[in-house]
Amino acid sequence: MISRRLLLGSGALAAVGAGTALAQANGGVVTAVDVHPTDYPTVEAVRWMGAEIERETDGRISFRLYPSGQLGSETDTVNLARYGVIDIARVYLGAVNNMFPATRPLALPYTFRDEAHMRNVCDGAIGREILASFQRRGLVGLAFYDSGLRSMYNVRRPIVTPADMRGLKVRVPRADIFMEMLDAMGANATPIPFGEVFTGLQTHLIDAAENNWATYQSTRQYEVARFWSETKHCCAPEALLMSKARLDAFSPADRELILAKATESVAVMRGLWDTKQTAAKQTVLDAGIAANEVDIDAFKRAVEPMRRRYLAEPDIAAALRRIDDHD
Ligand code: BDP
Repeated sequence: MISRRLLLGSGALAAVGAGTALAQANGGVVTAVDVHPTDYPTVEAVRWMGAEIERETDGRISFRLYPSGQLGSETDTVNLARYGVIDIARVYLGAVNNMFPATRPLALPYTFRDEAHMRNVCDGAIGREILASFQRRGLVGLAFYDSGLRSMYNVRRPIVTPADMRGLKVRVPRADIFMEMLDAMGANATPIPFGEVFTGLQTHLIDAAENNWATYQSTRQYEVARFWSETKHCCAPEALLMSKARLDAFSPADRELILAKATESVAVMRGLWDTKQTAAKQTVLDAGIAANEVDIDAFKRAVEPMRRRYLAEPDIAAALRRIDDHD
């Protein structure tokens, strides 16, 4: 087993990378990390992928999963994958926005009309081009997974317009777009790691956070932040990334198998996601949280200046036009 300390110690890091790369030339163990717990749809989908590959290779290649953020923050794990210390990192898009600018249009607020639109775009040429852009820095974009729609939740009051956000300390993932988005909505954007959000809400270090139904439920943050307000401000997909060096160490046939099973795992993930999202929503509503609709147009107006700043970049403007035109 790889321990986090071993991975993050600089000398050890190179040693683990070199050792495992050699072991893997003809097979071996593929390590995959995620911040979510073992029964979350992203983790289940990667487990499915591993089981399929293990079966097809008669056990020559198997997967070892490190869920629940055991190997560090998502930014850490992206870098661990780039250097071939781990093989697969499943991360949210914000974690790669700065390093891979082509991903930014997908993470901007209100880029997608709904979840179906996001799925269509990710399945089409735009999705394939963005996945290909990961190759420039040592990664292979295996697939996009669902992450639903992110909305706001807080410990104080229902939020209906951006005016209700004033003075709220809202936890955001450590990513420029998320910080700028929440500031534009009038909140005090406070970046803290995913694993610290529950305690942050409980101790009033923060008043609010934003995420999808599944995460709101699985992290039990709904037990402390009882007001859910449907801003639906972000529909960015999750990214499933693999170390390019590690993928290249496999034979062409094994590489093809890994890529094909990753693509097939998208449909598996979506089935799991739809079930999880519906069940999570029901669980939190049954637990008595107060959910309300918001003035979405007012939120769109609030983030428009921030979106415009990004639209000033010709590549982003072109990508957003293509996404808008997509069915
Ligand atoms: C969840 C993503 C996870 C992120 C988390 C966050 O699945 O990858 O780490 O949001 O807000 O929806 O940090």
